[in-house]
Amino acid sequence: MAKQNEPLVTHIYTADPSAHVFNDKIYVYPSHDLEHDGEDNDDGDEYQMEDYHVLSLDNLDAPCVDNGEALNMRDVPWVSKQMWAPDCVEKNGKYYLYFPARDKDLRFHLGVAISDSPVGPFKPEDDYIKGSFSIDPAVLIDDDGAAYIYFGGLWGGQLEKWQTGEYVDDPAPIPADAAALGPQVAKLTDDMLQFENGPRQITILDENGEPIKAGDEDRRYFEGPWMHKYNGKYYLSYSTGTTHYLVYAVGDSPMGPFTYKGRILEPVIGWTTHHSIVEYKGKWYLFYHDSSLSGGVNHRRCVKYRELKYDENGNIIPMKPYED
Ligand code: FUB
Repeated sequence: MAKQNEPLVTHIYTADPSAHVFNDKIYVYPSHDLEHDGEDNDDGDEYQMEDYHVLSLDNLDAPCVDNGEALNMRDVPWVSKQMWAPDCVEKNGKYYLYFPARDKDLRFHLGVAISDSPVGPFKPEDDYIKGSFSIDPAVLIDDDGAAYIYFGGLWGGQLEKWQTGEYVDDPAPIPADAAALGPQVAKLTDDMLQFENGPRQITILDENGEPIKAGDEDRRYFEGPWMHKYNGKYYLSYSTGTTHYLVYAVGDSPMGPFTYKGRILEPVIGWTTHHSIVEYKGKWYLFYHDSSLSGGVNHRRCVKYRELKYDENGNIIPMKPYED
């Protein structure tokens, strides 16, 4: 049985969980961390993932099942390495797996692969999504059927390099008192395979309606966006990277702007923190990862979950990862 705050699986290392409910079952789309002794650096070279495995749970009292390899980078013509955090959505009975990876020029882009089953195998498109860049795709299908893809990550995720809309290898640092970079959003085409418009940058505002500053590392966007709706509002949640918080901002439109609201989870064991939020049978759950399974090795992580609660005003009640 899958216990809260314990690794969902221990036979492989998993991270960056995107959780969804399809046909009353929970499906988790994680990164598959590999075992190696490579050194950490600010480019994230230690995250050398090559494939995806989909995890599933018939319910939260059931064991977590590893459904085997769903997609391998050898089958994706444009990819050279590093298949990072994926997401998956269902539309008209087909499942669309979105994933970031480096192309042959070592630039990150987003790819998409399709299956008739939520656990794959997924057949990739030959090329990456035109106009896509950086990492960490997360897709929301809104109540009117429109699909939005959110993405972007600083440092190794290369978001800084695309500020002009073109790739710049060595961009000037962003001053601490300038507006922080936000995640990107694009509306997807009806067939889910391309950007219909965008991408455009999302603005995250502080309590005074001013953009969060680049130097405000406790609150500014770093990577790992997730979008969910609660009581008609759009909740954009993300990792603050260097300060290791999961935080959120709320808005009235899927394209933003969003106003910063607070923390969701305090830092976990390991450098990265990455999550998703999903409703299942009337309760809400946070899926997240830490490096506890490997005794703290940053690139050998494990996916966990815990219940998430809101107060009467729709604020998420902040959590500490090692307290119930
Ligand atoms: O797993 C590789 C990268 O680490 C992800 O893309 C980031 O969100 C961070 O979790």
